[in-house]
Amino acid sequence: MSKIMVLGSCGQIGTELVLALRNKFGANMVFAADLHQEAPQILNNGPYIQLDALEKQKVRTFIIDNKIEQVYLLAALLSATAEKNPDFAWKLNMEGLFTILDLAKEGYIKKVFWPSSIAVFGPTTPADKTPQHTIMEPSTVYGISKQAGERWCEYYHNKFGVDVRSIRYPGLISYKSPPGGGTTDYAVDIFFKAKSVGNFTCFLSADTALPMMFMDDAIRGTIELMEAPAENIKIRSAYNLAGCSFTPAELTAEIKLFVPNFHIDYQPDYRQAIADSWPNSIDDSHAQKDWGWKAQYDTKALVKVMMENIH
Ligand code: NAD
Ligand code: AKB
Repeated sequence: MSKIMVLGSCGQIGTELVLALRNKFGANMVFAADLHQEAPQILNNGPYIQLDALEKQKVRTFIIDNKIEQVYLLAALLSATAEKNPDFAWKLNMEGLFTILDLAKEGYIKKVFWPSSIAVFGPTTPADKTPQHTIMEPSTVYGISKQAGERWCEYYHNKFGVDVRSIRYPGLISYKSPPGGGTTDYAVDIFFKAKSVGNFTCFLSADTALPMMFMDDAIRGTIELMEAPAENIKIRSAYNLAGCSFTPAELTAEIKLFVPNFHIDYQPDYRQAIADSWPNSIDDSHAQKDWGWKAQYDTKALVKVMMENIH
């Protein structure tokens, strides 16, 4: 049984991924690691270490000394935050990845998960049912870092046999942990505002369709991908994964079924241009064929579970 580390464990995905991995493999087998001095209370059921993904030597020493054989590398700047600090975004999103890929190349780590994003696509990509293999000319620093990361993952697999696996996550939606500076974050905030104040100002326009996914699907898909036999993993850059797809106006119509007086207005900002460069929806037939992926939450099911669990 391998020891696992989730680096970037205190964010939107990490919090839920650590809990799911601990549930499956045992709390003491899963090390949570993040910049934060202390773990949030929810992660107190297992080991936590304060670790900066950019401190290469410390990361190496910790992984080697503790015989950690699987790493989920989640530390990154997301799309909106990255546009405000492109130099640092490039540094964080790339350097952390090389540290982990090199440990895998040297044989210390046996399996790596590194998340990509729908941000790898750009304005010249076919926007509807975006295929796995297509034009990729990302126009954000975040998208450029994810596309470069995908190329490096595939390179390390082909040249050095590194077992690295990845998913191009769409916008992830959860009621348990807040999002960390992305363009799809409106689709989380909207639920909390609908419940608390009954109105919401959206930073994207009413008709901006984006691919989205409920967090439970994302966590299940991630663990299924990591548990799949290596020979089934035909794509070592990153798999397209679809959950559902909606515009702010469509999401509002679904929320109104629960909060009839809910009111939305629209004040698009710099994030509109980012959203406009991304797909409307995703074709995930390769993930379905290679390792049996299937989403469980469509828009209706996602809205229901969010509305029922936010108080
Ligand atoms: P997040 O911003 O919520 O969490 C990132 C975590 O990394 C934070 O807890 C932060 O403290 C930590 N971190 C930042 N710099 C660090 C450093 N130097 N060392 C250690 N920890 C550091 O992000 P998230 O939404 O959980 O995303 C995780 C990964 O998934 C990222 O690579 C992101 O690009 C990718 N992704 C997320 C989504 C989404 O919708 N959430 C979609 C596509 C891809
Ligand atoms: C973001 O909006 O930056 C993320 C993503 C889709 O990568 N949620």
